[in-house]
Amino acid sequence: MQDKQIRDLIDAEKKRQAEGLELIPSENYVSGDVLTAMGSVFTNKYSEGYPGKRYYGGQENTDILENLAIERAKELFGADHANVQPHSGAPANIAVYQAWLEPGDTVMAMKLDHGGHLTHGHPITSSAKLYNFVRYGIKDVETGEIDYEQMRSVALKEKPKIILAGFSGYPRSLDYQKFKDIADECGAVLMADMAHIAGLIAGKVLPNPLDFGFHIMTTTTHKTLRGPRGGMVLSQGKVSNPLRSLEKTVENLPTLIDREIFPGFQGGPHMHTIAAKAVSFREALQPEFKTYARQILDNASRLADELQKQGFKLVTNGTDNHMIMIDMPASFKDVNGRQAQDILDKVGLNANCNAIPEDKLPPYRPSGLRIGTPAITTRGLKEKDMVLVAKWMKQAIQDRKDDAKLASLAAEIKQFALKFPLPS
Ligand code: DSN
Repeated sequence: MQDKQIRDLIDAEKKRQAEGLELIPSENYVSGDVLTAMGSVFTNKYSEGYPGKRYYGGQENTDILENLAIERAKELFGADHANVQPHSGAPANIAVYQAWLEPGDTVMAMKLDHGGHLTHGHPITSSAKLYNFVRYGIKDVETGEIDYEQMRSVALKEKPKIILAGFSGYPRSLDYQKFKDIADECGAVLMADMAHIAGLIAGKVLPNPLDFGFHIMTTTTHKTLRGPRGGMVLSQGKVSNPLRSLEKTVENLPTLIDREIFPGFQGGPHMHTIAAKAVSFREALQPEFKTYARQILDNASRLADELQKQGFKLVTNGTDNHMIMIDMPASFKDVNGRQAQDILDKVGLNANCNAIPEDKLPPYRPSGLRIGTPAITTRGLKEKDMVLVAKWMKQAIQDRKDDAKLASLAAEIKQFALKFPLPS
């Protein structure tokens, strides 16, 4: 590579990733094949439209490519329809809202500090300015159980047009059947944002919302699914090709979504990313991916146990998925989530701060520290290694004011991490 400044930065980032342990639950390490596809000549091509219906010429390879990605995605998740063009999770969610809603319509989603995502109607987002978001949340913070009675009564009163199941900060499972029953009762379309757990659904270690009658599933492709940074929308039903107006009916959802992603919301799809998505979907269809997904859960469950043994207070007291939320002030009274993130960075353990239910601290320095096991599981760490990770986390927080001790811990973690090379 001729550009030395950028080459040096790529090398430095590779070194940082290799010498540390990635605990951020939304990150992962892709395979060499995914990286190769991302860096391919497909980045040169404009392909507005869909396979067989493009605006520019020269699509003999891109059409095959996008169809392959679509077919693999459908097989992976048992969906009738897949749109693999969303540039990321936020455009995927926004496109669904725009496909189904009119300004002023109501959406029901998880409370943001209970685990809901920014794109589920945070007041600062454009979606929240267009649509009316109402909330469900956790009934008991010690178990994480959702208050389905409250959800039902708000849904019957507010009549949301979409009920959204999904989260970026919730370590427990949702009861999809209860979502389905409530949506049927109030006539809402059911949407799942499975960005965090798509790989666990693909690996068949967590249930698939589409099996419960959900109409739409959005996801990113780069978290547990271990593909390139990107998004996708899956839905049930077939694409129709009406000449004029397209009615907003459940049967028309795949067509409405396709039209909203392009030309409604995005321009040209990123074909190099679609190539990498296709590669990662094929990888996720292999039997080894099920073993990987199982190991993510086993590691998370063991890490949660070990952290509790080390005195960490976990939100909901454990995990059902790949994610663990630590209540930092309840674990170490003068350390918030942001401070914990900064301390762990110094020793090569990367985590992120996050709000916890009814957080008394502001979003930039919240109480929670969010960690997870998808990336370290890709590196090859197993349950026994979780004992060390929990011990190191405790040690780093305890020795936070002693730079010499932190440096020695960082060296120990680096030596350990280098035994587990990056896959690419
Ligand atoms: N930023 C992602 C996460 O970390 O959960 C969600 O968009």
